[in-house]
Amino acid sequence: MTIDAYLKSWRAEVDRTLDATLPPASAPPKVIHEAMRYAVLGGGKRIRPILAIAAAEACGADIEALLVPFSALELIHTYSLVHDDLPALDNDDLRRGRKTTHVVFGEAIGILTGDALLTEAFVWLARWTTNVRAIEEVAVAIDSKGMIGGQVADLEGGSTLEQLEFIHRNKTAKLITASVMLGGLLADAPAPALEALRRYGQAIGLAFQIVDDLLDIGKTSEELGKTAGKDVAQGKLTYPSLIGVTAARKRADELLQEAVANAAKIGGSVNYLAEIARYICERQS
Ligand code: GRG
Repeated sequence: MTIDAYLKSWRAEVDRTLDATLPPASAPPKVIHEAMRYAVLGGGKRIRPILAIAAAEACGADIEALLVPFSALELIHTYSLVHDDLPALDNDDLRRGRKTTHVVFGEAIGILTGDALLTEAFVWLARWTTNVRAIEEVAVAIDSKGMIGGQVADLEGGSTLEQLEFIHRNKTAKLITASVMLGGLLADAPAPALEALRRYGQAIGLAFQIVDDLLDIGKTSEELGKTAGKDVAQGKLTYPSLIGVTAARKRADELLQEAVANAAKIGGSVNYLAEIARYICERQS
């Protein structure tokens, strides 16, 4: 199967799982469930659940029973987007080609939608797995020393490559790494495979953000489905602004090679991890 077909078919499975497992829009109070469904079901690449699927598959697991806990990663990711778009943070009105959640439902419901998605994610994880260690892996990735810490460091700004790497490793790479690890842990992978998965996740996590920085300057809002050119407009510290476009691309390519080498260590009769890493580094949106 080509990587495009692989991503498309798992994206459809994740979408189906999200739709079937999220509370129905009719559940009272209706507005919060409508908003949760609006935020989650409005597109998105679903790359975090697909990374968990690919990792678990490479480690020999049967994916069907794991689709709900893997889809919980998308709830966490969507919560971060909904909150990041709020007026107090990025104040954005475009996401996934549509109006942001707070623009449609109001700021109070926007805040509560993020809270509800984060909580719902841990309900799914706790209800559909018995592996507390795996749940901890996800929680730690997004705590104040993880994704939230990265967001705070981003707000504080900075001027050095060290500060930039701190922001990206925490804000973006930790949830991506935890996604890969969740796949390995729920597949009961042995320690050497988990170590390779962690290195793979860290490499693609950072590469993902470098590519995101490059897309922000190279694409239009229409192509990205979110406001383009924001980094420059806000004077943000990014890879291209700090080291230039050519060096940023080179760094992403080095990280891709590191990811591919670690993907190969895992083996597996079906292993799409290297191709997903390539997709992340070559994506156009
Ligand atoms: C909890 C407020 C809060 C923030 C945490 C993750 C984050 C920090 C903020 C979200 C905005 C942002 C720029 C995140 C960096 C990671 C990133 C590039 C997200 C976009 O992810 P994609 O490309 O989006 O996977 P889709 O729409 O495809 O799901």
